[in-house]
Amino acid sequence: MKKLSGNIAGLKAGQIRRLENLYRRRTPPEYLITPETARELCLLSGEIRRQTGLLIDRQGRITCVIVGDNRRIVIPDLSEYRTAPGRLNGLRCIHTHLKNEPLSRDDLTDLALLKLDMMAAVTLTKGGEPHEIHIGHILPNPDKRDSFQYPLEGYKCVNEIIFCRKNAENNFQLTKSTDGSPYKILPPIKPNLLDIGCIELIQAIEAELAQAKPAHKAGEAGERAILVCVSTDSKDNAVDSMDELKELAISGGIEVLETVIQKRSRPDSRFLMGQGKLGELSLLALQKGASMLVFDQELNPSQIRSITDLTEIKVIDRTQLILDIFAQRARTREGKLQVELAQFKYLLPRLVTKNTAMSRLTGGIGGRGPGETKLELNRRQVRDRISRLEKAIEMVIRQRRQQRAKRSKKSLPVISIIGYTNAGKSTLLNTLTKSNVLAEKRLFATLDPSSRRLKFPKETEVIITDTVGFIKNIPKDLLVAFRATLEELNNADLLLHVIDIGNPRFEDQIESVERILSDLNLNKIPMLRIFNKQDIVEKETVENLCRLYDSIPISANNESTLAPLIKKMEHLIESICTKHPET
Ligand SMILES: Nc1nc2c(ncn2[C@@H]2O[C@H](COP(=O)(O)OP(=O)(O)OP(=O)(O)O)[C@@H](O)[C@H]2O)c(=O)[nH]1
Ligand SMILES: [Mg+2]
Repeated sequence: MKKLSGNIAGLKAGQIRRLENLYRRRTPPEYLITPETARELCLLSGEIRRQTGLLIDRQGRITCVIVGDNRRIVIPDLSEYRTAPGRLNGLRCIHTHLKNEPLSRDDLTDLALLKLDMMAAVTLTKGGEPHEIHIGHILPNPDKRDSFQYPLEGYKCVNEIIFCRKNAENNFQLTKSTDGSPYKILPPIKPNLLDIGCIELIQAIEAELAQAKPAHKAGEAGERAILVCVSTDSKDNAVDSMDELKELAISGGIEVLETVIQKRSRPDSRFLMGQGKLGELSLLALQKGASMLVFDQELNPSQIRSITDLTEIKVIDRTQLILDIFAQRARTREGKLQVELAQFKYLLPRLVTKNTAMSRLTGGIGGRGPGETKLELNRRQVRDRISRLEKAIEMVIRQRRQQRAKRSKKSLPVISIIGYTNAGKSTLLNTLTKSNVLAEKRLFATLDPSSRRLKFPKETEVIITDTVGFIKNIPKDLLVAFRATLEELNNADLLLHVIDIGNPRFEDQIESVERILSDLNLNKIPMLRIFNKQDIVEKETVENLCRLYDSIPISANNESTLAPLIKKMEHLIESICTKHPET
């Protein structure tokens, strides 16, 4: 005989036997539960004054009898029933409610997180008999809220009976969630109408879920993501941050299915958001056929683990996404070394001694090193690799210093183009020097620095360099790993700070870039602010902004707009070089 689950302390031997006997009962496919089983469940539950529940599989077998307290039951670990993504878990839960209440929030959270076939609550009459049954199921496609076709005439019929009867009493209401929640809660049914075509209904839900899946093709990285932000400050900031996360995701080749912002007074230390909300999120992922959740916040290792375990879907954060984009972009040996170092540094504290929890994070975004290498998942190997990478990068830094020394002997002044990612830095380098550095509408198109010579009208020659773009909350490990690249900026005589004024967040971007510059101790170098993409902003606005920020407007892709900039650069370089003739 199978064991009872939950709170059985203090029950009489006879009650325990009767509870155990429930395991013998079978449910035919059309029934949610048989009237006899429902009756016995209610009588027992009323007698012991504890909620009592059953988990029933699709063969109609009872796989678990659960005893709770007077307010709830706790469904035991169902990890052995784990199913393929996009499927329900094959178990329905039918449990009693002692106080004539409908499905509770906890019930719906269980439904969502455990991906139960159905969740039902049976209320009791005064005599302890079944009174009404409240049924909830996952709504296969919340966008088509009321179009779900119930498979069986029988069920519709049940529905209509209730509908009509209640109609006559003038208080019917087809329970429809107005809050956009991803569940469908059916109108309560009477205990003599339990043959609702249960298995067919479950199969229909599952079939529709399967259909929802590849509605359109995934991004080039093969991932379909829901972006999530748990915000504790003003909504606007969250929206802006999410817009950028979306651009990052698209740049990383991820298809964005949905963005979810949850406001909280403070983040939950374990799950970042409440478990109920996480349940809905996990359902949304199921309904949309998402393959991953991308969090805007940096998640600590245990949060990643808890959220992954609870939702059973791959979870990454903003940092990991950025690291992944860098991994996709790295071309040179140096770039690859730097990205790999940053990735391993990020991964190390996230590796548990046993590799189980990480295994779900492998493959695709978040588990891919530069080039198609797979990230190793063993702590010791990772540590070895980190120290080897650090040595290799140290070599690179040394070589660079030598090169730099040689270059400064030739005493060509250096102008470095810096700025937020996608601001138009590479485009500017290309137009100024008629070269062909990759410039595209993606975040972090450039990783590896390129240098070109530029001759000013008065024949002064300079070296102009383009480098990796900045972003707000730039991952710490990346900054450390890109030390070599960023050190190069120390050598600059002038920084050109390119700003995309067509971007609604350009003011925040200026702030982020200039904060990073001061973090890198580069704020002593003379800097020129350049407002790029003037062609997509109204002329008057551009003029006002330039006055306000003391900057020069250009269109980096249009050579004819660059004359004032060139003049100013030449002038600045001349004055800098006369001040410091040794450079
Ligand atoms: N409308 C307009 N678009 C521009 C201008 N300058 C650059 N762009 C576009 O902006 C996008 C980004 O340009 P990039 O030069 O790659 O930007 P970047 O700053 O080097 O970006 P990362 O290397 O990704 O950090 C490209 O699609 C360019 O075509 C401009 O003056 N006007
Ligand atoms: Mg670039």
